[in-house]
Amino acid sequence: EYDVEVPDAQKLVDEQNMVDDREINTEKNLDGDGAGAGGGGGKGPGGFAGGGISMTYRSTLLKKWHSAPTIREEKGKQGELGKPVKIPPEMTDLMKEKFKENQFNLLASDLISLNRSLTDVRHENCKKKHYPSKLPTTSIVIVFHNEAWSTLLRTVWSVINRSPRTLLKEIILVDDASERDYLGKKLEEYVAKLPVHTFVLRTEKRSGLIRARLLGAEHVTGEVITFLDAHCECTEGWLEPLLARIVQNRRTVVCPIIDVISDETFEYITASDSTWGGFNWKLNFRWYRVPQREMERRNNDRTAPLRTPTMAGGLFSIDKDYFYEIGSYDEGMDIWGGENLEMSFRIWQCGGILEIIPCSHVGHVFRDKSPYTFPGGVAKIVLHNAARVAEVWLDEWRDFYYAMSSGARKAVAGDVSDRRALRERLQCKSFRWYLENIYPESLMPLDYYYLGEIRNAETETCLDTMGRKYGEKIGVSYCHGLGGNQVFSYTKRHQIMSDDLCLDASNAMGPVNMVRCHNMGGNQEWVYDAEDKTIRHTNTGNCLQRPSRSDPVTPLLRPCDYTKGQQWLMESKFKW
Ligand code: LR7
Ligand code: MN
Repeated sequence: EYDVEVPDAQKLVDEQNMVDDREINTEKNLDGDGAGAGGGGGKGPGGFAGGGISMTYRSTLLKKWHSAPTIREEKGKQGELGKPVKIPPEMTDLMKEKFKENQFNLLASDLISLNRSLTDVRHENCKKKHYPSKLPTTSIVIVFHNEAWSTLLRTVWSVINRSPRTLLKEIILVDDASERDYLGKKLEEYVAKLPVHTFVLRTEKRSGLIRARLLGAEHVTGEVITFLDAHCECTEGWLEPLLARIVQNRRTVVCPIIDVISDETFEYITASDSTWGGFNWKLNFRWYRVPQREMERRNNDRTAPLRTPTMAGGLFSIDKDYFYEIGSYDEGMDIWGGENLEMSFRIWQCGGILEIIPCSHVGHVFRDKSPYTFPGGVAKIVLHNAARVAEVWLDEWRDFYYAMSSGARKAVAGDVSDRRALRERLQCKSFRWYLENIYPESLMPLDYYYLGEIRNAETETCLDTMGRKYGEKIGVSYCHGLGGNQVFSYTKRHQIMSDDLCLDASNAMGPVNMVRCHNMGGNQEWVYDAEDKTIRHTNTGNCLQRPSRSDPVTPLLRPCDYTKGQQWLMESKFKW
């Protein structure tokens, strides 16, 4: 059974990131009171309600800002200035009950004004920037399925309140076959009275966010399309820097920094500005720390646009004509997932640029689980979408994706000939080009000698991550030939890696642990000798050896003696 779940390890990555970010952010934080660098940040990985798929989430740095509020504070209301809502103890039961409806604290959201004030979270230097007086107009497209009233309308009001009216062409709400009464006529009547032209489109049947966005885009009359999720809050000055960047180069697709609105308290928490988008072997979108080289390319200016390998997917602006030129979306994708990576690869490989604009901040309610149904099953849908990404854009690196599970291998991508034709027509570059030029830090290694299982010649057991976490020992187990925990890549950088984990030893006699790959050699450098079949640890000079009989699941690191127990075979194929 394929399980698309992300290991808890991600949480550690993010905690790791947070520690680093905290250091960096102290300098930025001086304009606040320096307090609040605590706590867990983004939502940890959880499962979808019915399926064990994890939601994407981001690491954050908690900060308290004391800059001026944007829009007037409503005294006596909860959550003003982005503060957390406090639910009285006697309402806990009701709160828990309502949480299930949307997988966030609906009671808290309902207690907050639709116009709530937020603090101006921008970097000081952002506030001083001047943007061209002539910027393109934009239409905001917000798709939703069974969204809560208060989050949806707070999104809309935050757009209205914090965007220059001259730049806002219209707000297009696309109802993707919601089943809630208040999203029917009541919503239409409400938005008709808004001070900005706003209307509701409806998909006839549940079509998923990708096709719903395509429907919304068809009705855009502005020059730029800006997509938002239905549970966002735009902050002061969010729009101008996005549009200004598109003016400079219409092939630039721009995302704001996505801040966190807590799903529990609706507190507005600014996210790190040193995080960008990546992905793992399972083709899950993930946030990672921006590497030094990109910081340097930006002359260490933290307000400068950040070139990101991928985007989260929900919040971005794109020139309307360019949106169609570059192939809009893959209509063959259903409900949720994959479209963000598909678009990211497509933009980069086909001559565009994808950026995070750090002077633009928009909050988003990050949830642990998806509240809605995935008709046909979560895994089926998500794997279908991901397979389409792999088939069209990844070239040989799609093996990394397929190696991760038989579920992925069995998934039906459907007809992708149109999308391949698009790639051909646009004369897009290869995935190798993308890895080389845009994302050399990728977990999918640019150059590698091997991808597959690693089998001990004596015991006939295979290296196995055992689904363990960061920092834990590598194991061996019966070779099942199904990939997943038994798939490793021996890379040209001399790593032995499984997704984001690398074999790592800091002592000559072991243990051999799985540690987050750092791409810097050191304790993670191994050399496989195809002749004598040893895996030698460069730093210690010792060899990987089969487990002892007393602990038959833990391989050892021992002086090389060239016995059979130190021979490892890198030759198997998965049972595709
Ligand atoms: O069938 C559906 N029809 C819809 O209209 C399913 C969803 N939707 C709507 C939904 O109501 C919401 O407004 O689509 C929007 C996105 O769905 P979410 O909020 O459940 O998704 P998410 O925030 O967990 O997912 C992120 O990844 C998705 C992959 O398909 C989309 O790209 C989302 O837009 C994206 N969200 C963001 O980028 C915000 C930051 C999250 C991160 C990381
Ligand atoms: Mn969302």
